[in-house]
Amino acid sequence: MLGLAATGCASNELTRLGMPEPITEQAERVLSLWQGSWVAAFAVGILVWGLFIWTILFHRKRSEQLPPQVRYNMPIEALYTVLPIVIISVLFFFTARDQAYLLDTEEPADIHVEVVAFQWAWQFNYMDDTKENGGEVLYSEVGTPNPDGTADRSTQPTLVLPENSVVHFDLHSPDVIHSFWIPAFGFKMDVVPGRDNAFQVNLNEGTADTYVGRCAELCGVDHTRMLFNVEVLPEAEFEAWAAEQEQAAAEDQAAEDAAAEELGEDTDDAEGTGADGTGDQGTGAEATEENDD
Ligand SMILES: [Cu+2]
Repeated sequence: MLGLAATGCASNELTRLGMPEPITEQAERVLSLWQGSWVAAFAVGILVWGLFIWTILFHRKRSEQLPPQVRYNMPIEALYTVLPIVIISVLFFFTARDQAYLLDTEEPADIHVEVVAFQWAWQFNYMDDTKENGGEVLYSEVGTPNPDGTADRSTQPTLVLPENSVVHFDLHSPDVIHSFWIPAFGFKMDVVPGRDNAFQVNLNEGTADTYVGRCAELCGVDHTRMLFNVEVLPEAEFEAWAAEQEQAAAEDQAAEDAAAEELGEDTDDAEGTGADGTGDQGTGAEATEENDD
């Protein structure tokens, strides 16, 4: 009762049993698997507690005589074996069914994001329509690790997504194993070097809001810095944001090309300027240096 009163929780917070509010169709599935597992656990628990209480209340020691024993009683022994197998089979069925659903990437996606997890931040590359890896990067959102390791949301990278859409994630890591976790997705997947892990989500309508994202695999000394923001925007707002990003990326590219052309004319300059790695590469280099330290 105290728990109920203290949380003062709205609507379904209690029935979610600690899971965050789901924002994707997949997260809803995870939530119902979670709830179903608890129903099964409670059913077993209530039966076992009930037997305990019944035994304690009604079968107290009354005399020195041994009560009737049920060891080697075949029907009861068979029940002890069959019942757990039935329970496990039912749990296994739903788990296998939902796992297949969660890992399904067949549906054509609206947005393709390549997630690069590195020690100790994130890079989100928005890819063109090609589903396979190797599609062209349209624009990127690059994070820099917080210098003092504190959780300062303003310096963390932001993954921007449109609501009411199918989003495909390709997960890559250049260094060690990380884990891409957005709690509101009810799901996380390891980011493994040399492996193409992928999953996709169907973001629900009316989910425009900000959420948190984390690395869920202890990946090194500054693992705690690997936080990111997730911003789900209404579709129109996302389109505007995406167009802006693409424009900015095109301008950057044009400026880079112009600089390269200038350098091409004067080889002496080329060496001088090439040394200070700027932009994305700069960040990557920093991360590697820290790693070496
Ligand atoms: Cu990590």
